[in-house]
This record gives sequence, C-alpha cells and structure tokens, in this order.
Amino acid sequence: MQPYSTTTTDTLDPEVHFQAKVDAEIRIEPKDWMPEAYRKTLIRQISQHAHSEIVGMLPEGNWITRAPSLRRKQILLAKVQDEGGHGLYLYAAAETLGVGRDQLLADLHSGKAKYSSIFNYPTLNWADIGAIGWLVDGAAIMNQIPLCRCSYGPYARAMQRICKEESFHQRQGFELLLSLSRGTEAQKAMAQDAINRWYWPSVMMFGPSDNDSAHSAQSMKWKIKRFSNDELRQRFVDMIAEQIKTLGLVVPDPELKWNEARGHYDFGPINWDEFWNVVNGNGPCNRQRLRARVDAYDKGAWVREAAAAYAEKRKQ
Ligand code: FAQ
Repeated sequence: MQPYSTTTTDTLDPEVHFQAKVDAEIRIEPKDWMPEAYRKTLIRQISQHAHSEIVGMLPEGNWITRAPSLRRKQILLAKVQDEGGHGLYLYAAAETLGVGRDQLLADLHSGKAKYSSIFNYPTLNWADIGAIGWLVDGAAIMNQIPLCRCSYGPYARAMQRICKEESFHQRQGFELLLSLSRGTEAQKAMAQDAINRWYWPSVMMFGPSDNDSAHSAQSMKWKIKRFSNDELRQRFVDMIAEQIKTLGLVVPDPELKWNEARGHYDFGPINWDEFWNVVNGNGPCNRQRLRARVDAYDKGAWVREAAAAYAEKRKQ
C-alpha cells in the first residue's frame, strides 16, 4: 500500500490522483472521478458477470423437476434462486456506473455482451448438478474471492455476499458427488462421467492464458483484478487435484502431476480452439441459452408494464 494524502495530491492531474487512491487501497465510489476507460471496463466486466449469473440459472434449472428427492430439490431450488439474486446485485452495481438495466439486457440479447463460456454446455444427467456445484462454483469462488477487494466499492461489496453463498453452492455439489461416489457402480460411473465433461470447461472459465488476455494488465493496475487468469487457474487445479482424492474419482487429465520444485500441480494443454469457439457463439448450447433469455424477457413485458403503471399511480 502506498501513502495517500488528499492535501498533497489535490493539485495533481485527476488521473494521477485516481491512481494514487487505487494504489493506497482507497475504494472508488460512484460519485468519485474515474477515467472513462475504468468506467467502461467495469461496465463490461460487471455486466458480463451479471449475465453469467442469470444465464447460469438455465443448465441447473433444467433439473429442478427431476431432482431425485425432496431434499435435493430444495437445495437446487435455493441455489438457482441465489444465482438470480447474484445477477440482481451485479446489475445494480453496474447501474451505479451510469448505464441502464434495459441497455445491459439489450446488449446480452443482441449478443454484443458476453457471458461465461461454461454455461453453453448441456446438463445431461443428475451428476452434472454435483459437478457444476463443485467445479463451476469452485472456479467461480477462486476467481471471485479476490474481487471482494476490487477497487470499485459497489462491485466489491456485492462480491462479499455472493462469495458467502457460492461457498454453500460448492459444498452442496461436492456432497452430491460424494454420495454418488459411495453409491452403486452405476452411480459412481455417472459421477465420473459428469466430471469428465465439466472439468476442462471449468479450467477454461478463468479466461485466455495471460499472454492472450487483452484486459488483464490494465485491470490489475487498476486493482479490479488482483491475480492473473493463469494464477487463478493454477490455484483451481491445485485445489481440485487434492479434493478429488476424497471422492475416489479421477481428474480427466493424464498429465496432471505434482511438481515438487514449483509447489504446484502441472497439467495438460488446454484446448483453446474449443474455448474461443464457445466464446464466439458456437458452443453446444449458445443459441438455446440466448433464446431462453430473450423469451423470458419478452414474456415478462406485462410484469414490467404493470409495475411501472403501479409506480406511476402511487406517485399521483
Ligand atoms: N467466457 O482479457 P480477458 C459463476 C472474454 S459466474 C466468455 O482475460 P478479463 C457463478 C473476455 O470477456 C462466472 N468470455 O478478460 C455461477 C474478453 O472479451 P471482451 C462468471 C470470456 O475481463 C455458478 C476476452 O475474453 N464470472 O460461474 C471468458 O480481464 C453456477 C479477453 O479476456 C465472472 O464473470 C469466459 N470464460 O478477464 C452461476 C467473474 N474469459 O469482454 C450460476 C468476473 C474471458 O473484451 C451457476 N469476471 N472472456 O469482449 C472476471 O473475473 C473476468 O472478466 C474474466 C476475464 C476472468 C472472466
């Protein structure tokens, strides 16, 4: 942390003043001066994050009616509802930067704004719900804990609550897989199959490798991101390689191996063609996911109109 004093920096160029605050770990709040590029970067990242949360409700929502017990159904309902709540906190955080909710959603619906690649994969069997909780929420937590210290106040505060809920999500996923792994041979095979399909897409969630990450250097200077994509990915691989031992299952990576000198697990090559293919709209479920969101928005038009009419009536 660098020393920061308003009196000594008052006369400075606003950009220098801004960076000095960031370096001194002073949170930037909505009414503070900020460089236009900082504002745009935050709108991009926070809105893409919000879109990921609400699109992320779809693969799991698909299994609510088919959960194998009332207990599992209650857990899944609560989790999917939490993801919707995360989307709302994040849209609200993005709105503090001067962009409206309608604009943010229009950008999602037109395909201009991205959402996480991971939600373009299908959920084929019940074990996928466990794999999503353990691997996808596990990757999300690894990426999001440092965002609780993001330089932009509203985003950092939203992330604190989100991370608490995500840790429950990860545990329920692990517990689900543990039950399956201790069940019949068929249940164990189902859990392994789900891990085989969700592991690599989860590793890709952290984004392109540092050499190809367009935004990382600037976002780290602004303390939006605290660690690079590859650093977080390595932590995730290290965590999963240990946790899978309790499940008695295997990570689908023949090259995964503890490296004593590095103090980390080495792992096999990532299929970046697959990653960019999914990011660019050609994954297994991209069209289906976007269509579901656009349909939900269109079908909700009467609710928005009724709420606006009611608010207008109360004003009068
Ligand atoms: N998918 O220069 P970078 C969750 C894009 S929430 C799609 O490295 P940056 C909870 C990137 O946008 C999961 N696109 O970018 C849950 C950029 O394109 P642009 C979401 C990706 O921003 C669980 C380009 O590649 N989490 O899972 C992806 O510095 C279960 C160059 O990349 C967040 O959004 C990707 N995986 O770093 C919900 C966390 N990766 O925008 C439901 C916040 C990269 O120039 C169920 N976001 N791209 O057109 C972040 O931390 C960052 O934005 C990164 C990317 C790390 C995702």
